[in-house]
Amino acid sequence: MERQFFARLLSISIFLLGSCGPKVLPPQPYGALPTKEQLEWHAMEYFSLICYGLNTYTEQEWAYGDLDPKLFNPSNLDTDQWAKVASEAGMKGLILVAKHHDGFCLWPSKFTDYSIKASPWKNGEGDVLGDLSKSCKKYGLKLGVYLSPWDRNHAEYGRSEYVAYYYRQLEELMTEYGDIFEFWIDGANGGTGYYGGANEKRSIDRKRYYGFDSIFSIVRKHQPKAVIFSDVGPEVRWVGNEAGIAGETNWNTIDTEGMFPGESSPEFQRKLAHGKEGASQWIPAEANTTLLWPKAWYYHTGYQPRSLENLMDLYYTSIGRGSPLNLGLAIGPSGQVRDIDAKALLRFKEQMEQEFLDNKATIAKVSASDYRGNSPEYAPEKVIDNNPTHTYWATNDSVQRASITFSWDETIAVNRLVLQEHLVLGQRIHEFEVQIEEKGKYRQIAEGTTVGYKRALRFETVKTKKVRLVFNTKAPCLTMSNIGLYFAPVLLSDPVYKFDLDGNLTFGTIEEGIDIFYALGKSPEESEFVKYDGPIALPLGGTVHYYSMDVASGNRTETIIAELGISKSDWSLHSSMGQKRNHGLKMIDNDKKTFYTIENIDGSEKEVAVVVDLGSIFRIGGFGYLPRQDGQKSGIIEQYRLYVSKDGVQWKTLVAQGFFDNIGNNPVRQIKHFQNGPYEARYVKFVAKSTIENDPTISIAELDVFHEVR
Ligand code: FUL
Repeated sequence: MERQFFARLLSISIFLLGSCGPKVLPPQPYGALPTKEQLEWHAMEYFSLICYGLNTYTEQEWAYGDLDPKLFNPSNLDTDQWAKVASEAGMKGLILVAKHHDGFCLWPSKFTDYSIKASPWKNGEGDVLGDLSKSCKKYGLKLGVYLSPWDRNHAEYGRSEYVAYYYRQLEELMTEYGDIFEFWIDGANGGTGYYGGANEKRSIDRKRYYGFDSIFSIVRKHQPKAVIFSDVGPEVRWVGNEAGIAGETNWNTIDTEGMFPGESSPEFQRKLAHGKEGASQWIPAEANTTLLWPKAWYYHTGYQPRSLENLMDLYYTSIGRGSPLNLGLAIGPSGQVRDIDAKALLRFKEQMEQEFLDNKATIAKVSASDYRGNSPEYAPEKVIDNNPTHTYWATNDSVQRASITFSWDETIAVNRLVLQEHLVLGQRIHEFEVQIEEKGKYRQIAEGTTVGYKRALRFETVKTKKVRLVFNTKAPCLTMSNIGLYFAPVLLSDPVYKFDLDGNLTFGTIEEGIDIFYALGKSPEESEFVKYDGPIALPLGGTVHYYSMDVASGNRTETIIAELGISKSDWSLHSSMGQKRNHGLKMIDNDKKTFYTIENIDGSEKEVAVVVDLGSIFRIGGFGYLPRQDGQKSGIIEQYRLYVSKDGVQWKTLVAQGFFDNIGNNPVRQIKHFQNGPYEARYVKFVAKSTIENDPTISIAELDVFHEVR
């Protein structure tokens, strides 16, 4: 009795001491810090880059700047539909590409005629940006704009007159369309263009020409709340790739000294993907990529949206690594988001909700190895108080390694973890471990590096009564605003195929209870899909549509479309400027990872060509070029020509020529169907007119030839 009495007395006095004692001070801010606007931008998490313009009608990624504005005549342009789709999909903002590299303006700029004023749409009286600004308000979205510095139409591009023009346009955009949340500066500058009829290559000093400081001050003057995006900030940096993949380690801090927009090297891109611990500037990375698959910013006939599995992978490499996702939406030729894209976005949203539906952490008992001054204000419970940004758990100064433990009376199943740091005071954590208790001991089941605004991690389902998370920081102490532990249902995987050199198509291991269905041909009917039960012989290649289905529930994945080339079993290299033949086989081995590089050793040849002998005559309708996939850019072909021949001697037939637009930043397989043709041929000559780095090397990961048309 007496002992109980004293114990109670002790706890009451500790409580009183705690509440009357000096207030426990919050942690000191650590390193570079975000502004209020950057924090609001972090919290948006998901928005879209709207890609629409003349490119849409010619199905190009980079129009040359010479297209007729009359091509812009949508039957049903409806910005309300764009905004409705985006808001239903859970996006928080839309950034309109108001002017792309071709110079065509989607608003009636006073400073050029190369705009929708010259189009038949609304008799030249329309304003896409104006409409979108209203639609965004209507649907509760924020509005952003992209104004390409590179302008392939403008006659003065490369000279000071153009820069003055750019500033005037920027001023229009910043003053006439209400609040702008993000201004987007694209780093691309491909050089060649129409330039008022000059049709030439213009090089600029990427560091100085545009006068970035003047651009920033125009934005700041009129839109003080906007964040400015460019490869290197000042407020938001590029993530270094167009695949939406943030670094596994992703610091919001970076030193951009000596870096400038438009620089392009694997090292530059690597720095952007990871940032730098303890660096002096807070310039977080935005992960941008396209909904279309293969990745493309603008509309192309037959391109599908990413599948659900693909979109969820994207979630975990972007938002799940602390970088907001800016997902490019290609408006269709009618002037609307295609139904098929809208549906994909909705499914994505539903799946995100499914994965993070039921936070098991909120029903756990929580304890921590340390918390600041033992004050309730910094107690571990703050990570589950449903206030993911303001309240937080913090350790005492000099506690740089701390754990937090969640325990339940009943066994629970989990396979997802969500963490959020209290960024107001800086980003601190560089490493964490996820452990579960098993027979009185902790076993590590997952680990990670940085956290930042959000880290979402997937791991194999575990059943346990105790989860412990251990964090490490080099800062004086750590902070954590939010922790979630979830059980996400299994997502049906897309089938994965292999196509061998003999032309046999096989799908990867079929799981118990999952069937794969496929159909051949350009646009098969549902009834033409058959169940896959073994290798399919396709010596001429062709178009294959396929999906997986869970037999018990009837749930199925989206249909994926693959274009397969003619079987390469009889192919050989006819000649390739005298280079090593065996090495050359790497471009016809159906292996994406290997590639052929050809040095133009003596420099005497301006063009480098490879010639492939297909073994016999085929009716050829197109070809495919896969650039190297190892992240390096050397030898990636930009301007190409393709010739065919029946005998390998007479090369009269030029069947395709042009540019692989944006291939440096988006190195996906380039498929070109011949405008005329098909052509009967046994030999194919692929000529590189230029490479993106203008180096004397060309590289080819894979060359495909398609039978007839699609
Ligand atoms: C790239 C551009 O070249 C693409 O065309 C697209 O606009 C993308 C968002 O940025 O660098």
